[in-house]
Amino acid sequence: LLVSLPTCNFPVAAFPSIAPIHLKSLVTSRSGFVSGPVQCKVSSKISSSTDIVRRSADYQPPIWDYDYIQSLRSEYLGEVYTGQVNKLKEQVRMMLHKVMDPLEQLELIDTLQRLGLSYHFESETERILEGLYNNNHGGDLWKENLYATALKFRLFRQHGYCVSEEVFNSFMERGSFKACLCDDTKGMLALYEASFLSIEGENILDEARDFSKKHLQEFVKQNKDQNLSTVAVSHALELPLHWRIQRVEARWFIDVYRSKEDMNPTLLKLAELDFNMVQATHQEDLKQVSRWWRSTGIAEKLSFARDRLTESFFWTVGCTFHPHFGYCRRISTKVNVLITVLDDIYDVYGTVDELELFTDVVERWDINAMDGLPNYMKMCFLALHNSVNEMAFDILKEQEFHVIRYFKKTWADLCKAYLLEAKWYHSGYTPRLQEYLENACFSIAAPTILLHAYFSYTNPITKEALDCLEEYPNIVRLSSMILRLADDLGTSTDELKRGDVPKSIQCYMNETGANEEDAREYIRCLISATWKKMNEERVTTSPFSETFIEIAFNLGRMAQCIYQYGDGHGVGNHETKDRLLSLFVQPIPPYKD
Ligand code: LA6
Ligand code: MN
Ligand code: MN
Ligand code: MN
Ligand code: MN
Repeated sequence: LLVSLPTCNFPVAAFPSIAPIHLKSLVTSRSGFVSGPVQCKVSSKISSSTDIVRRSADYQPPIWDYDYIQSLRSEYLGEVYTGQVNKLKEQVRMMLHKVMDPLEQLELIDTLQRLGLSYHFESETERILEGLYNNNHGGDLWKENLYATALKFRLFRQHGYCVSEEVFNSFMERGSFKACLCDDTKGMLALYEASFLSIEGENILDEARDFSKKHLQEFVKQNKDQNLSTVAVSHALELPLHWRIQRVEARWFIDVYRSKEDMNPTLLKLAELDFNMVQATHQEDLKQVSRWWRSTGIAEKLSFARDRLTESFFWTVGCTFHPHFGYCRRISTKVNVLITVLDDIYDVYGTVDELELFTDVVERWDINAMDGLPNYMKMCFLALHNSVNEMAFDILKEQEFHVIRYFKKTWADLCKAYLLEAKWYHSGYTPRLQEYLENACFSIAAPTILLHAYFSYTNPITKEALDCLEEYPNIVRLSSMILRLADDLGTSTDELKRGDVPKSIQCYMNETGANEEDAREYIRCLISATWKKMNEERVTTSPFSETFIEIAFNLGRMAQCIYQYGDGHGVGNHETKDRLLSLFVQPIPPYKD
């Protein structure tokens, strides 16, 4: 058993362990199959589509159309700002060299991270942390300071330093945190954030999370006025820092930072300028990939499907925002937007007979096999085939590495997982949670997304990493698990209304008799447990670069961001709209001193 999840302290049945996933056996096995009412009547001749009754999901058109995206302009694209930014960067570098007090060093590193600036100062950050680490972790001087200890602990763990949960022992008595600590809100908040860096079996950190969460919730209840610290505490309680993506967090934190008493104008100016310049490069990526999307004509021809170019792009920015990863973002956007359409074909529009044919054509990856497909599927397959082959061609050209085999396999695995769900749905079958998840971690497409991400920025590609990727390593499975569970929390209510396979919440309710609220709580527990395993992957040796591991982490974070307020990918709710506006459209008005 490669991935087994614990019981999450939740008073319901233990979570079944996740067995190694063998798609082939899943798809061919008929066990558990009930032949029930098939909702879409299929005519025997697939090509005459007129007498097929098709469902519709009534998806809304995209929030922003092509012309709007093409009209985006930013003044921050030019050279004018490069000089300014370099000067500010130099000043911050000086600050990093000058600051000597260990706590001030850590606070500066933390502020830079939250402002979205840490990528400019990696070597300085590493130098400071290494110095502190080698110097007795900054000494014993913080035995009494919970805030400093927790901040140090979190930053060390984030950067891969080995630090034991026992640093918190001096704040505990008889196995619990000392009651007198609960008035120290700053310390509580730092302890809470630190607790999310835990791995399985760290009881002190579990205790830390329960303790700090309880007192922070109490704090918010008692301080109804929206001052800076209640806003910060509520924000953290909604989602901890470790689960948030940098870009969205930076946009939020820059506003918070501006009103802080101890705000440093140099940091603020750099953060604003850098944000706006990065936004300008993102606009160019988005415009470019939107021209490609328009040229495929898919949104027009397959009008039953979600047309989610900008949201698909948002996912990629969550995974890698760095300006120089434009190619990776454009490739990943293509992948995401195609996945979204494919998913609708399988979930809503296609008949089972058509889906069988389509799956077969994808598996063969053969344009000669397309003849039997209905036209809408021909469009979709050829667009997929062309786009994927073009990505493979880029890699062949640049690295003399032939990767179509890997691409083809991941798309075939995805379609097989979709097909199995379609069959479950049409036969009215409700799997057990374990059985559902074994397949659903493929049907959420994270393995496909991560494989393309790997190829789109890795140079040189290594045989070792490829072999590992083919076996769906833990890092990929865990990231998929978070994506799937978060998606189910955000989308399953609508999905069930429109008719879809029971999702994790419903499978769990069916299996245990739990009510929906308890089932949702259980799924949230599973997400927490999966994060602990993710944290372990960061320190396990693997053939993957830190960048790849970070992308896998970010995919999980992105899922929690997109589905934080419901279906932020499919529905286009106002939260997603606001986020897209603030990330891709509106620059931050510059600070004037
Ligand atoms: C979510 O839709 C969706 F579109 C995905 C394909 C998931 C991840 C997508 C990215 C990163 P839905 P389902 C673009 O909730 O049918 O319909 O698997 O997915 O639950
Ligand atoms: Mn580091
Ligand atoms: Mn779907
Ligand atoms: Mn689906
Ligand atoms: Mn869903």
